[in-house]
Amino acid sequence: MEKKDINVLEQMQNMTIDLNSKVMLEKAEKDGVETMYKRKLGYKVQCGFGLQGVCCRNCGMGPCRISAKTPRGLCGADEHTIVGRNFARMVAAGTAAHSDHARDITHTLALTCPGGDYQVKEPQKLIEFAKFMDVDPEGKDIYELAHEVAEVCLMEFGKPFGVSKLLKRAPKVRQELWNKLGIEPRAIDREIATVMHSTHIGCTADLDSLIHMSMRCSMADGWAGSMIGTMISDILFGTPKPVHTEANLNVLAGNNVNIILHGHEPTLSEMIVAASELPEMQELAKEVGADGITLSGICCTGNELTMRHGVKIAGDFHQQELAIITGAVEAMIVDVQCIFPALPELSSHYHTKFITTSPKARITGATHMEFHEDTAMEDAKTIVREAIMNFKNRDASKVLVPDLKSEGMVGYAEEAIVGQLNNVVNTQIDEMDTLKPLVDVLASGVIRGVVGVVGCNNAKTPSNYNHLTIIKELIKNDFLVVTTGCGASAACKNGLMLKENAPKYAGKGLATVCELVDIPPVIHLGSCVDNSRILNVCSLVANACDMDISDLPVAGCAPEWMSEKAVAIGTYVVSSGIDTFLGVMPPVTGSSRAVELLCGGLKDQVGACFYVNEDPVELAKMIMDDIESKRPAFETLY
Ligand code: CUV
Ligand code: SF4
Repeated sequence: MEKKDINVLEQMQNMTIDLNSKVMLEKAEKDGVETMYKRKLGYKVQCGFGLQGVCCRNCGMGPCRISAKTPRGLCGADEHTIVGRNFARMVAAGTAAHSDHARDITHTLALTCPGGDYQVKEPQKLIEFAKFMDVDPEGKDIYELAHEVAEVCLMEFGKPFGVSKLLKRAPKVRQELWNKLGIEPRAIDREIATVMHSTHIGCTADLDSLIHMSMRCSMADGWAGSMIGTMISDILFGTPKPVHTEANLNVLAGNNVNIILHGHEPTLSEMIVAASELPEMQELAKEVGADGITLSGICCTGNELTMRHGVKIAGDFHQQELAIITGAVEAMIVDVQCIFPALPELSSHYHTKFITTSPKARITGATHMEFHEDTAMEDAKTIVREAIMNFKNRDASKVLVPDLKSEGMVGYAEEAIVGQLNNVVNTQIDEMDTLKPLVDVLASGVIRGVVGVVGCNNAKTPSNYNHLTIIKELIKNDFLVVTTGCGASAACKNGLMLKENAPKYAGKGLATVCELVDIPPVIHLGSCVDNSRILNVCSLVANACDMDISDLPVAGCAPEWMSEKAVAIGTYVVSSGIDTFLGVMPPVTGSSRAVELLCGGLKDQVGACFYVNEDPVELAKMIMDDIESKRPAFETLY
């Protein structure tokens, strides 16, 4: 290699701390294929207007960009208006993504029938949820009930009157506060539409109002869309229980047909799991010369599958291209969200079939095999067969699977977290006495607090670096970490979800608790929609202690966030009273007032706000100081 190439490779390798990824980047260079890491090198400087959020394209007179020379857009919008509108639109897009996912899951519940492709796996949970949603289960067949609940949930998307039914899970004081502030979300679609309308040229120009409607919209994600998505996924596919898994690209090793599932909705991936387990598919795999079939996941589909089936985690958001570059992947099957449009072209350099399945996410160059819930199993079988038949095209000379993987325990739903602390898995969780052990370890200070470290990878920081630095700092200091999304993948890839590793990484208090109750120091809580599980657990604990969520020694953290969904999540977490710490600055710095409000002013309204620091060690310290400052009051109250 020439000197120049070595520099390029080194520069790319410095953009990730994952050792497997570094190996794959070297292979990418050898194979002459491009990845995000290479493209990032082409972006020496990113657009300063965009970074600060002061570019407006909301009408055809624009784009307008705020600078010293042009302090207003053509319509007169100033930097506060433009930043506020852009922020609100990010929240609306994120809310739309999560909620539309939930809508599909809910439609699937409406399709359930005895002996059908989709069935009710958790009848008890359905009955409890039905009651909660004011549907009387009395004398109803379970499928009749399922269909009725599906319809009531679908109404949450477009009902003409009233606010989200799920808000009543929150502590009373919190509900009253939301009511007083006017941020109780009405129908989910309506909140999204309201933001899109109000950010159209010539509507809302007031920053406070824009942030206010962003909060209400985000609440339609956390306390409606995502919460419905999680609840119905459990009802359809089972409440996750602790299960063993493996993570990182080495899960692709061996002579198996490798099928990677990437995207988000368990309706597709669950069916692929079921199809690939069929004897006919296993036999077909043998016929083509493979030893079997290995399913693995990337992004949140990976999280959904690993926590319900122990399906292996191939990698996180930043490894989607690297997985294909191993040359060992027969098919990558995707549905929606976080899928690089780069993948079809990249796949064409290998034998990998890149298969899109959703009309919501078609990508030029992909093999499109549309998946329909009403012909789910047939569709899944066709797709799996396609993958198996591609095994013969694998070119051994192009295969390089890197050496590393880690093991871990995943799949801690609310029931498992609370139940395990009570030493009974899967107990009913709505009684105070089952919550007592959790509250006790918090109140006594053996565990200082609980931090949700969640979200994506972002090319603005070396992949996984912020996640791991922050998680390690926190557990070393006796803060329990719960995690979802690509943060969960990062933790699992690095052995932090192994119970045996608690003494190595956790402080004394946390390590003792881990040993006593048999949990890892970092708890896998699921996918991004499963952040609603965090809201749930916080509500349960707050209710048990007769407190507000903002009184609890808890915090949220998104160290490497990148998606609009993450902006919606952060905003609903703050609106729920949980301080949220970001490792990447959102595009709001062009408005001093937006920064003041988001990173301070909101505290007076909802009892929480955002904090940003791009140094992960400092961010971890900020989180711990914040929680410690809440402890004295928490201890007295309790
Ligand atoms: Ni939905 S949103 S990169 S997969 S966590 Fe992973 Fe999570 Fe962010 Fe996307
Ligand atoms: Fe410019 Fe106003 Fe149009 Fe935005 S809405 S592009 S600021 S004229």
